[in-house]
Amino acid sequence: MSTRSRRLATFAAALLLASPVVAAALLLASPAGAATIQTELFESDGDGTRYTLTGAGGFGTDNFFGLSSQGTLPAGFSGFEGTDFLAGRDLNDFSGGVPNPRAFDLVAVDTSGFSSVTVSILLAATPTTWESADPDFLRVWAVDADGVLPPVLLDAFVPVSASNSNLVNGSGTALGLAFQDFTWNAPAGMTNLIVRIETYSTGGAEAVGIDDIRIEGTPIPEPSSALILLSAAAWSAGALRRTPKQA
Ligand SMILES: [Ca+2]
Ligand SMILES: [Ca+2]
Ligand SMILES: [Ca+2]
Repeated sequence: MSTRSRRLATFAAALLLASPVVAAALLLASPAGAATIQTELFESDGDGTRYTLTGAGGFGTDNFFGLSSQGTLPAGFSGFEGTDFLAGRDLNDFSGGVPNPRAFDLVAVDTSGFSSVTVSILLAATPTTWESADPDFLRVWAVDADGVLPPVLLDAFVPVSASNSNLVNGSGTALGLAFQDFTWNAPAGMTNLIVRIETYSTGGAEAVGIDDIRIEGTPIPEPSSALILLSAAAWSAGALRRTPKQA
């Protein structure tokens, strides 16, 4: 084989080695689609494991805070995920000094490996039965599990009149019996994230439904992996330049 042929063969071999490495590095560096970080479907009791309920339980079957299968709800809720969801009805009638408002805390989620993190939740409520004076509400919070950043109110669903109102959020969307999907951006820098929902109600016609909580984000390539691959690509490129001189 001539010197020129050997150089060409070495060049081709180096290209074969380098191409997958460079391709892999480019793949890691390019933006990926949104990935699911955490979900809660409420298809089984997760109180104390997957989430924490404050003020769970009930008085009779129609004053309760827990899975919908554990109490009685006004008829007509539709569009929830699976067969069960978190529900609250007439929350001020529990005995024993149970604190109000009732609260749901999803387990803290590490979102440090993701950018553009969002929180999505299916929500529903009985319509036209709420009073601003009580005050009835459902609030969605982002809470820093590390306790460094202050809690951020993502949205508040409140009655817009003193009586006979829907629960309406900051964008003017009213809750109804059909579950609707809401999405909020997680606060920047809150990488140990607790999704908290607080709700309060005073009458048997006032009930809320919560289901299918999703925390999603865009995966950030791990610096170590990306650096290793880029270093390998740089080494390969250097080998390409050096090889002809050695022949
Ligand atoms: Ca469900
Ligand atoms: Ca009320
Ligand atoms: Ca009541």
